Amino acid sequence: MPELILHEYARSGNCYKIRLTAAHVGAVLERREYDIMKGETRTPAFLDGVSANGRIPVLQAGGRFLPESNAACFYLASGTPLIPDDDFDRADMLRWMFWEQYNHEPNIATLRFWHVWIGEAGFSDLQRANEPAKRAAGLAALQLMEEHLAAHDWFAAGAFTLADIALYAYTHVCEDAGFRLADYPNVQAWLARVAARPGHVTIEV
Ligand SMILES: N[C@@H](CCC(=O)N[C@@H](CS)C(=O)NCC(=O)O)C(=O)O
Repeated sequence: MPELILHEYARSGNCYKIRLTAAHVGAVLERREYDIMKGETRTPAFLDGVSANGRIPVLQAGGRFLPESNAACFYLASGTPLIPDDDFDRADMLRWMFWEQYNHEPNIATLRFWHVWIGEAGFSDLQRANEPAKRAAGLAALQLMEEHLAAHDWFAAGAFTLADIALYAYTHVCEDAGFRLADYPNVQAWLARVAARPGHVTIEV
C-alpha cells in the first residue's frame, strides 16, 4: 500500500470510521488536521490540492486522493475479512453503507453537529425549521437498526464488516444529538460487541 495520509477533523465521525478501519487492518495513517469551523477545507489550497468537494475526510494514497469516508474504508479494507468474499454479502454490506450515508448520517450526524458545535440558541431559522424532520428521520433510522439487530448480531454477512464500522461511528455518539440509546437495547448490545472487537479504537472528542 502507498503512503497513507488522512486529511481530517478528528472529532468527525466520518473521519473516525477511517481511523477505526485502519486500526482493524493494521494500516498506518499520517494525520493532517483541518479546522472545519474556520473553513480550512474551503481554501483554494484544499479545493485545488485535496478535494474540490471542500470537505473532510479525504484519504490520500501516494499521490491520489479519495474523498468520502465509506470509500476510504473500502479501500483500506480491500482483501481483508472486513469485506465479505461472497458477492451477495459484499453487496449487502454496501447496501448498509449507502443507507448510512442517506438515512442515518445526514440526520444523526447533522443533528450532532448542530447541537454540539452550534447549540440550539445559535440555530439559524433554517436549522430550527429542519430540526424536527431530521429528528424524525434519525429516530426512524435507529428503529430500523433496532429491528435488524433483533435477529442479527451484525449488519451483513453474519460477521463484523465495514457496515458495522460505518454505522457505529455516529450511532455510538447519537446521544450528543439528543437521541436516547436506552430506547434501543439491541443497538446498545451491538455497540458493545463492536467496541469489544480486538483492535478497536475510540473516537477523539
Ligand atoms: N459523505 C461525506 C461527508 C463529508 C462531510 O460532510 N464532512 C464534514 C465533516 S463530517 C465537513 O467536512 N464539513 C465541513 C464543511 O462542509 O465545510 C463522507 O462520508 O465523507
